[in-house]
Amino acid sequence: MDVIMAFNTGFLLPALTTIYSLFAHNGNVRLHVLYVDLSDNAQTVIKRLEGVGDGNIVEFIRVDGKLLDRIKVATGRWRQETFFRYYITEIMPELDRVLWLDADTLVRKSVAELYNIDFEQRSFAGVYDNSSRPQERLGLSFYVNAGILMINAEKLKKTGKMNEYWQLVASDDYKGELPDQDALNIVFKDDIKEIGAIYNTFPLNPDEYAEFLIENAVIIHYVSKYKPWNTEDVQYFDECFQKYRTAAVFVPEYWDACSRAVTFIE
Ligand SMILES: [Mn+2]
Repeated sequence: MDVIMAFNTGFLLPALTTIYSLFAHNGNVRLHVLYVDLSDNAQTVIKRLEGVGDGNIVEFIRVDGKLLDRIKVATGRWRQETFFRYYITEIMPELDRVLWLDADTLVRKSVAELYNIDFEQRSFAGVYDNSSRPQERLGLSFYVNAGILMINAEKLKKTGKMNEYWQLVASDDYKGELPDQDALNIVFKDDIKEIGAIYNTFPLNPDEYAEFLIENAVIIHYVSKYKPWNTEDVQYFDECFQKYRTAAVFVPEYWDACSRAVTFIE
């Protein structure tokens, strides 16, 4: 399985947790880390996680200046790395199928079923996400969260449709409220396959499905500004979990994986 991530040195601890959790539940993963600012020390530490699970490897790919020049839209609280998933057909043209993983995620099970999904001719597969009101903002009735994304690189190489994506991102009238994700959903309207919420479960404001999700979620995604590793957000999570007690598992579980990852690299 080819998996890609992108993050910088400042995001090392959450990224280690994601990678540790991916490797602990999966074997024969080739993880490609795309970066512009990842220290040698950070790379050394990440490499140690190859010892987790069976046959997992990590390679680092530096993203060069020309590609970065394409990111003209203001990224707000997002880093430029948020756009790196869309370079995949250019940076790694040998790949036909790729799983993108945000570095604010926790993998709980095998991702093989997700990885081998039938794209049904679509260019991407992702989980429906209504949290940014895409209907009101963009007139889109279907909209996916790009944090966990199956990429049909084989199709993208044939159609060359990523060019449309970069044209939109570079255009003056592109607002990009959610910088890379809005463009994905606009350009690839009707070309993204919907997959089950268990592959991109948000632990915020969990609803009556929380029990089901706790049992079945394959990947937890700590979306929005609330992250379990930010101490100032602890109160938010406390309030959230007072209301939906069944979801309380998601934060302790994250810290458990994080501490295992840190213990492993020491
Ligand atoms: Mn994310």
